[in-house]
Amino acid sequence: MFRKVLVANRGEIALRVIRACQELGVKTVAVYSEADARAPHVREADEAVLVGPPPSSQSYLVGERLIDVALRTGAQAIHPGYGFLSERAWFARAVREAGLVFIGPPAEAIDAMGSKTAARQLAIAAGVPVVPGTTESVRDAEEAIAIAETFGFPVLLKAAAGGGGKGMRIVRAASELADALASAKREAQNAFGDDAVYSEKYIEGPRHVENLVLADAHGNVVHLGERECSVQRRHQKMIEEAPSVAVSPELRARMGATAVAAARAAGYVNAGTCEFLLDRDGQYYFLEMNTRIQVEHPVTELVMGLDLVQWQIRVAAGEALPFAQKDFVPRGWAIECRITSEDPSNGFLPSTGRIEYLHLPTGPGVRWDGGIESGSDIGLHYDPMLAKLIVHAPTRDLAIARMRRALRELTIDGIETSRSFHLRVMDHPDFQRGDISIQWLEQHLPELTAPAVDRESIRLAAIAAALVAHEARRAGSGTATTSSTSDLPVSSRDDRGPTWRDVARRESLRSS
Ligand code: MV4
Repeated sequence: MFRKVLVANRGEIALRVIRACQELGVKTVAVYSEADARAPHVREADEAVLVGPPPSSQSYLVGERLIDVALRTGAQAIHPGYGFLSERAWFARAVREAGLVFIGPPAEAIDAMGSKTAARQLAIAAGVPVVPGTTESVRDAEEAIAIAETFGFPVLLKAAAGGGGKGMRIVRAASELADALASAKREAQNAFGDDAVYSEKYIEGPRHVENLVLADAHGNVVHLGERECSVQRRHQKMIEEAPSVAVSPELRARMGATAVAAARAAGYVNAGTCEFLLDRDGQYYFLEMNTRIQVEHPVTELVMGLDLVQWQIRVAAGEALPFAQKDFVPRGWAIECRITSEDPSNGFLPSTGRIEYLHLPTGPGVRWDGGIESGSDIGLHYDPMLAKLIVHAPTRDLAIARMRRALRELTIDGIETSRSFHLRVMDHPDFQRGDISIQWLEQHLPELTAPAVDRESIRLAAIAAALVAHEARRAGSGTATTSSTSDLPVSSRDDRGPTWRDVARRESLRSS
């Protein structure tokens, strides 16, 4: 096992990796930018080294500097977390060439999966089902139309260097293709420095289901079942769960075997995830492979009962996986809500400021993977995800009830967060039935993001109601006509019901 590991990340995932190392008896080196001098990951690591100013392009993304810090501090391996340098093949290669271990897949596997057209070719060769479409980029609109007509409209144009939705265009008719291709190419060039675009049949209303694989350097590859990740907005996942209501044990085994075949074809080692679209007929299609530990790994950990980050480190240190595939049967249900510094009632606008007060939920089946504390300053330099709230319970219904309870216990004062949005989703009948697809969230945004109740509005509404009652008595009408006080919410933690700010405004107008 390694004696010391450098953690090339910040926030909750840096803390997550540090915790895994501590339990394995491995020393840790944190790196931090000037904005993160007082961040929890800096304090919790055994050592911490300043690597640059706040912009990540001058700190967390300067690979050579991170490698230099690892060499100077005597670290033997680097864990990249997610984001930042985690899927840059050049970084994985540079780490290896410096005589260090990259805690992730080989650079060649990152490369093989990095080009989406190359990944499709590899998948097809391995017998993995992919969406009908091209395995090369399209030359021009004429060729793209000819191809589209072989599998029919609508088609989806995608950036070959992409992933995560950038450079994608839905095209519903041949007449729209030339313009869509030009704009997809422009966006791909700007985002990835590569304007190659390929074409697939567009699958309407599918679920986004992904299967995690774990591979060691001795040829053992297992899959750890699926996660349902359909609740997303603008390609940012908000809520994930494991298992998926749409996946039977039989389908789980088939999708898992498919993910294992894709991983083997790529020469994969370490933890990775195959993304699939699952359509309403139960057909699934490989989309791409994420060659990193993902944000949502805890839901798999909870239903499968293992520490994935520890296994990433063990496998990177050369240990063989001691598991058999039959060891992995999901137990109970896990749900994760991403707590972000975004204001749901204001178009998910990023919110900044100091966390004045933080109260964390605890109790049975609750896990908090966070990177914040009371006093943390939230700025705009980094991703708005502050923490993940994860619950585990025997059934899906009980997991939803547990998540509601935990969200109500959570208090974050000082900034706006996604907490109220998550409560609305937990309360939504579609979510409770598991009747969701990748379009669900964006189709239900108004009801999921209407302004929440706050204490001051309740106070105003109560004063206004008292005034109206007083005026009514003075006018001698006998009975006041305002709604009964039992309709008033009793706590600002209850985010359901009417918008009391509006009630207060209306009542104060009526009484003036
Ligand atoms: C698709 C698709 C439907 N049909 N491909 C989105 C990001 C990248 N990982 C692949 N993605 C998709 N590829 C075909 N052929 C649907 C998605 C998709 C999506 C599309 C529009 C809006 C939200 C989405 C969320 C997840 C996946």
